Formats: sequence, C-alpha cells, structure tokens
Amino acid sequence: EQQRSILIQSASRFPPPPGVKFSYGTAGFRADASLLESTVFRVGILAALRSIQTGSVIGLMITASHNKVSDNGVKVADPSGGMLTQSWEPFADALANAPDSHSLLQLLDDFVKKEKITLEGAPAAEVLLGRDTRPSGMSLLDAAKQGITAIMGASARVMGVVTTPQLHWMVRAKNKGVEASENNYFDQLLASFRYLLDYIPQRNSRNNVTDKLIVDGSDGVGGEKLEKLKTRLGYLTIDVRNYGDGVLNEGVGADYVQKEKVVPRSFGPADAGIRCASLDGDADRLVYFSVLSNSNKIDLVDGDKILSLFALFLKEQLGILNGPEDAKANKSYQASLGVVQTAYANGASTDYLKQLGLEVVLTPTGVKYLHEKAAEYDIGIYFEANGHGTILFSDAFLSWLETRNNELASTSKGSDQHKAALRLLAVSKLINQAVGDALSGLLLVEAILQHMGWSIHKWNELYQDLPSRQLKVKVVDRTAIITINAETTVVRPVGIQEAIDTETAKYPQGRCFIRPSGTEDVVRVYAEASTQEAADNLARSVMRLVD
Ligand code: NG1
Ligand code: ZN
Repeated sequence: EQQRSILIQSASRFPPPPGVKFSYGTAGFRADASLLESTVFRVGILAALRSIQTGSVIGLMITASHNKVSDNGVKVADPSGGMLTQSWEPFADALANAPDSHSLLQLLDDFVKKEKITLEGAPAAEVLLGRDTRPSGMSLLDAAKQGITAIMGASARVMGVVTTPQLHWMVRAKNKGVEASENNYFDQLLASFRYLLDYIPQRNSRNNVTDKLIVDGSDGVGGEKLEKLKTRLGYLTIDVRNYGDGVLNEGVGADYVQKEKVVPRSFGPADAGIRCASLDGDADRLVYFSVLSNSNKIDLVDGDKILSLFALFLKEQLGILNGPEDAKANKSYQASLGVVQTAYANGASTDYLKQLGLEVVLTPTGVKYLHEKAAEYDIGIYFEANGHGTILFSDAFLSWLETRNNELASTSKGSDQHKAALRLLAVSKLINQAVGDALSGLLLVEAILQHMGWSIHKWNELYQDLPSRQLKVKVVDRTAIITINAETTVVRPVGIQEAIDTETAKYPQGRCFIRPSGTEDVVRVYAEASTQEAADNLARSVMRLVD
C-alpha cells in the first residue's frame, strides 16, 4: 500500500507528453530531450525492478550517443554489463507509453506478478546512474533517480558524467566484487596496455611507428576522459581535439567521419600523414583516419578494419600459444575464434577475414545481436562498420589460459609461447568485456600497431574497401518493411526484394539492402559496388523503390 502511494505520487510528477510513442529501439529510448522526463523516470523504475529480480547491480545510462545535442536517450545495462535482456524490452515499451499513473501502476502490478518479483522484503536493489555531457542530462538524471527510489529498498548511485562503456564496465565490475570506480577502470586499462607494450617483439621496437596520435573527442565525454587518461600513458603523445568547447557531434565525431569521409572540425591539411582517431559522443565508437594532403578528405580506417587488425593479432597469438608439440602432448586448447559483423560490413573486409580462415557470421544491426553471437565463441570479436565493437573471451578459455600461463611461467618463462599467453591475457583485461569501448579499443589498436611495427597506412592496406554509399529515406511507416537473413532480404512489402535484386545485378560487385532504422524514423539504404559512381547510382535507384 505504501509502495502504491509512493509510486502514484512520484509518477504524477512526470506526466508523459501527449501523442508521442516511445520505443526501446536498437539502443534504448531516444528522442528530443524535452520529451524524455517521464520515460527516464519510468526506466528508473524498470532498472530498480531488474535489480531486485536479478539480485545484482544494474546500470542506467542517459545518452543519445552520436545524435544531436538537443536529443537525449536512456538505456539499461544488465548485471553482466551488457544490454538489457531482450525479454524486458516489451515491458519497457509498455511502461514508457502508459498514458497515466493509473495504467502505469496496473502495468507494474501485472509485470511484477508475471516475473515473480517480490517487492516486500526484497533485497536491497542498486542502480548505477551515468550520463554524457548533454546539458539536458542533469535533470534527466534526477528523473531517473526519482524513478529508482520510487521502488522501496532501491537506491541510486550517481556515477556522474561517464562514457557509456565506463558505466557498463562499472556494472560488470561491481557484480564481480570489483570496485566500480573510474580510477579502477583507468588502472586496469593502463596496466594491461603497458603489459602489451612490454612484450613487443624486439624487431619492431618503437622506431617504425610514430608515437603521435591525434584524437577527435566529438566534443563529448570521451575527449574529457582521454585527457585524464593520457597523462598516465607513458609513451605515446595524444593530442586531443574537440574535447568539449564546441557543439557536441556537430561536424565532429566517429559517426560524422565515417559517414561523410571528411576531416572533423579542427583538423586540416597540416595533419596529413599523422595517425588520427575519432570517438563518438559517448565514446562507444571508434574509427581511425588519416588526412589526405591538401584536402579535407580522409582515408577512413573503419570498424571493419579495426576488427581485422584485432582478428589478425589474436589468430597469430593463438597460433604461437598452441605450438605443434602441445597438440601431441594434449596441452593445446582448440579455442574457437569467431568474427561477427552486420550487413553494413564492407564486403572486402568479410572476404579478407574469410581468407584468414576465420569463421564470419552476420547478425542484424544492433550491438545486442552482435554481442550475443560473439559470446558463443572462446574468443568472439564483433564490430559494426561504424566503429562499435569489442572482443569477448569465454570463462572456460580464460581459466584454461590462466593455468597454461602459470605452467609456461615455470617451464619456459619468457618463451614465445609464454609471451603469447601473457598477451592474450592482457587483451582480455584491456578490452571492455561489457560493451564496445572507444578508449579501450584505442589503446588496443595502439598496442597492436606497435607490436606489428605498422603505420596507419600499412594497416589500411590490409585490404581495400569496396566503394559504398549509405542513404536514408523518410517514409510514412517504416515498420512496413520486414527483413530476414540478418536484414539482407526484404520479405514485406512483397516484390521489393526482386526489384532490389534486379537493380543490383546491373553492377559489378554490386550488393544492396534496405532496413528500417532502429533509432531514427527512416529507412536506410546501403549499396556497394566496384566504383563510387556505381555504388551511388545503385543506392539512389533503390532509394526510389522505397520512396
Ligand atoms: P539504426 O538507426 O538502427 O541503423 C544505428 C547504427 C547502428 C547502431 C545504432 C545504435 C548504422 C547503419 N546504424 O542504428 O549500427 O550503432 O545506431 O547507436 O550505423
Ligand atoms: Zn555511441
């Protein structure tokens, strides 16, 4: 009863905006910030319930990532640090769209019963709260707090301004009994980064790769954090630009750089030849680029190429670790190494990875799908072309690796095999196991480039991207488009796929697909072909089919 009246009272302070329909899409709820208070409040309630049900700490992040500064959004991190379980998404939708406090309470009643969540005498629930640098974040954070504390026994712990992956990392850490602080996060990243550098093969020691990197912080939280982190890096001079003075995501950031293929604000011809990287607004995406001389154009090194670099390195280290005598002595572990991409992955990257002998799987767009698939391998690497991705290590493999490493330390300390074991362990600590993380990804890229003795140009030459074009079309109802086969085939409206196939067949190396966006009210068109002109034409003609 007391619980009911608390809920009614606090919910009445957050009436939903009339006539707006919310949907927990590819990355949580996103909308113009002015529309979001009630939704964020309600997601606070949901997070508290999820914490009670799982008996674990849950995360709630307020961000709209690469979207414009006037937008905002909210998403929930599950106990593992990954995305909210998909089975709760319909509940999130229903909660956000409940028209009044009465229907909200009814929904909560039903859901709590269905999920067998006992509120009375429930164990203490805790939700970690974070936000990006958007000005609207402050009041939204307060709305989230009120939602959390509207559930008796639930408390909110404010982590303040953090990157999205930092918050996910903290949730994961806390649930493993590790201290969930920014310092601890930095310590882990730095320690494992230094480890990797310590084991760089002699032949590649330092002189081949310049120690200078310029990073575009997208005028968001990532640049701010990198400024703090870089002072403790030791080697590597990082020049951070766009770390908060300009407008968030405007002409800057990983999304802009990847889609427009031009330099971000405050970069120019003077930077030609230097290794550059770009983060997105909440620092869960990372792309590299180098500026072409005398122009504002760039050579883009996207998520697919980061994935390829990681895959190549890990495959090599696994190969060294599992020496031929080991197989005979039954000491090797046939670790499965899998690569997960979406249909947006450049076709040339998929070909390259397959040529390396790797298993490549496609999933629908959205980190939750990629992550889930990657978790099926001992080492699962996933990346979206836009630069969101990470590497997952299975518990079974990691515990074997720890044991094997100890063995090697006593039998053949300092051997190639031992070093490979140490490197793999370091990668598992450096790379964020919860979610794609631009800061940890950046350190891993830097360490591997040093290891290989490669410049950004050498890296970029792993394979040559096929020209591609991405367009978006506003339509009356994007949900009318239904796809299968990891979004590569349209089944509704009937007939459209045949028309796309007919267009695509006209172009050498042509590939094209359409899908409804999960974050914007548009249908996206992606086309690839042997020349830029052909890719543009293919995209445009398919766009006309949708319109
Ligand atoms: P949608 O709007 O569903 O295409 C976009 C990105 C995704 C993912 C989400 C979340 C593209 C084509 N799509 O999703 O990859 O990053 O945003 O931020 O880049
Ligand atoms: Zn992001």
